[in-house]
Amino acid sequence: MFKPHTSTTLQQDLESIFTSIKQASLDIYAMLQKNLGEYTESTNVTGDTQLQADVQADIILQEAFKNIVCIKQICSEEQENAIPLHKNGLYSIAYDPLDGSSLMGANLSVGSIFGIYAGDFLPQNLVASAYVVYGMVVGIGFASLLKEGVDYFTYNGKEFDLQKCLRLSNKGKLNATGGTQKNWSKAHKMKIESLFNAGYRLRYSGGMVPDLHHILVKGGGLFSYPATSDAPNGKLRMLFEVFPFAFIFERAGGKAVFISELESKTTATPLLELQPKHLHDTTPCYFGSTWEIDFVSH
Ligand code: P6P
Repeated sequence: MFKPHTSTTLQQDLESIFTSIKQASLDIYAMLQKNLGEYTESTNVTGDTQLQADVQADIILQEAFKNIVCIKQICSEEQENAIPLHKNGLYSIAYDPLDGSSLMGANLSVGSIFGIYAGDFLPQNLVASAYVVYGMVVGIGFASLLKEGVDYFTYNGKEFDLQKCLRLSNKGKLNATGGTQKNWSKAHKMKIESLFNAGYRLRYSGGMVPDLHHILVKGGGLFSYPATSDAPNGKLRMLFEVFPFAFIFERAGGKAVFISELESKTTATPLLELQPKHLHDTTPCYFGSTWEIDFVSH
């Protein structure tokens, strides 16, 4: 497995990548405030209709990364193939430039998601992840192998302030339930209902970034996007969405798993142990604090 030479190199490289993400997030936020959620005629490789904002956010991020010599290649959810940058680069960055953009028309928060892989796009190569929430302010969560917890920054009009290091408690109160409910398995439906009967609160906007950030900020809970009869491989993309947030939840002291229910036997596999076959593979996924993940894993 590829390993950067020293933690100093890794720290310096992550600082240059994180600096470019911070600046790009401000450019994307400025673009969003001008954009009214207009759709383009195009669709991305997964078949999603591309919003004008999706395309513009992707262009902003390609510009942000292209001159960083430690980056070997980038891969966007909006592009079919990876884009090579610097042949001696160490890192591959997979990103979703604007996740949840269909929510823009309702003026709900959207986000960007980044996975920074040392070597090829494989979960075991993740050395850092970041997410940006475009809400009342621009907020960025950043996690790396260099330290535990998720550093959460907000932009104050001049610079990004470190607000707090987010960590998950053992158990929470929020339940974010993805997927079309009529297409859930009986087993999944029973587990979700059991949490609600125990007093969990439904917190689900349909935007992965604000929904997962909410659980991190509140210190615990469960986000699930299960296999459903209409989407047996789930909806969320491994490289651009699932692996980066699995890394973040594990660094915050939580867990992130894939659950299979075969012949009424439930088995849970850490998401970061899955092996994608294609750049745009999706997977069912569960993210949360330890108690909730252990609960759904049986
Ligand atoms: P559903 C947004 O389109 C997205 O990719 C994620 O941000 C979000 O978690 C999920 O899809 C919502 O999907 O099927 O629950 O509307």
